[in-house]
Amino acid sequence: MYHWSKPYQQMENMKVHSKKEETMTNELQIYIDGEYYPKSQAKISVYDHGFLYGDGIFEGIRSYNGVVFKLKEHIERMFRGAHAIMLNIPLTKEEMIQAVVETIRKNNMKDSYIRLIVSRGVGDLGLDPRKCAKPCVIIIADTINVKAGNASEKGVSALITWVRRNPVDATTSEIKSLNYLNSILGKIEANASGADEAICLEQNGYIAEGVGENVFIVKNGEILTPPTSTGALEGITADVVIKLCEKFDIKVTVTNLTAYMLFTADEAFFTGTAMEVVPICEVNKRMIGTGKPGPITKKLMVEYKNTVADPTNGVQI
Ligand code: PXG
Repeated sequence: MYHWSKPYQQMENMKVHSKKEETMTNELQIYIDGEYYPKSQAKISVYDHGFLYGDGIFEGIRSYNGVVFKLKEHIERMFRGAHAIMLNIPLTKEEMIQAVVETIRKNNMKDSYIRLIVSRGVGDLGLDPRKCAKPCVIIIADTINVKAGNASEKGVSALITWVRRNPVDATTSEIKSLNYLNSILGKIEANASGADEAICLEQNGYIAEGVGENVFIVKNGEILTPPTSTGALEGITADVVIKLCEKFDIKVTVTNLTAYMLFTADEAFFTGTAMEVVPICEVNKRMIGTGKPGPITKKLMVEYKNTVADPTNGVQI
């Protein structure tokens, strides 16, 4: 029997439940194919290939104070993923942006976590996508879960897991597809060993990324991060951070990183929409740098907060 580790239970207990969920009459409204349904009635077919085969794509997006951060960039990435898996999204990019904004408006949210999903749609029990007449579009605007403890101040611990990133010539995680079992196996391993997060290596042993985050290291005042050829997702947060580094004349090199380079880095951090910029203070029980968030990481954390607060960096709700 598998036991969830204690930190997981603590994280579950810390979930911020939206007041809206407490009463049936005032539930979250979920967008499915152009219609809105209360959360308890927002359902899709068991014949949807997103459910049967993980055939589809998704985005995790945040809004801050009434502005959807980097919404256009998320939509662009979603359309690139759709192109790669030959999925025809039944909305234009502009219609998709409007649908996201309208869903958040309908739920009276200012700060939200948006999950946008396009699945292959309803087919038969065979995996042939030609049987799926129309992709299914789902938009959920919910609240974000508070990260366990004070991850930003103290940093997180990570485990380099035995679960290799899927090869780029297979179910590559360059595509933000509905196939996340690779990441989930990594996360289970981190949970089981009491680490906060997992880091995945690619097939040659180079660092790829976290299970839902990109990885950066700082060495001698310069920043290094793995290329997407490791299977790492083209992170929107990573891109923002790289641009911030350019602004502050911090050199960034995109290159293969070994576990040794991570263990011996001066600083390391994760980036991602949900966790933003979070220091990594321990990897496989090795302390990173001083074991406390370093100066460059701290500066980027502050600048990232300023960037998300700037309404010119997103779409107004
Ligand atoms: N790598 C992977 C594999 C991801 O899934 C990132 C990197 C960071 O990308 P962005 O664009 O967000 O900077 C992700 C992000 C969550 C969560 O709730 C996050 C992601 C997926 C699922 C859940 O933390 N993706």
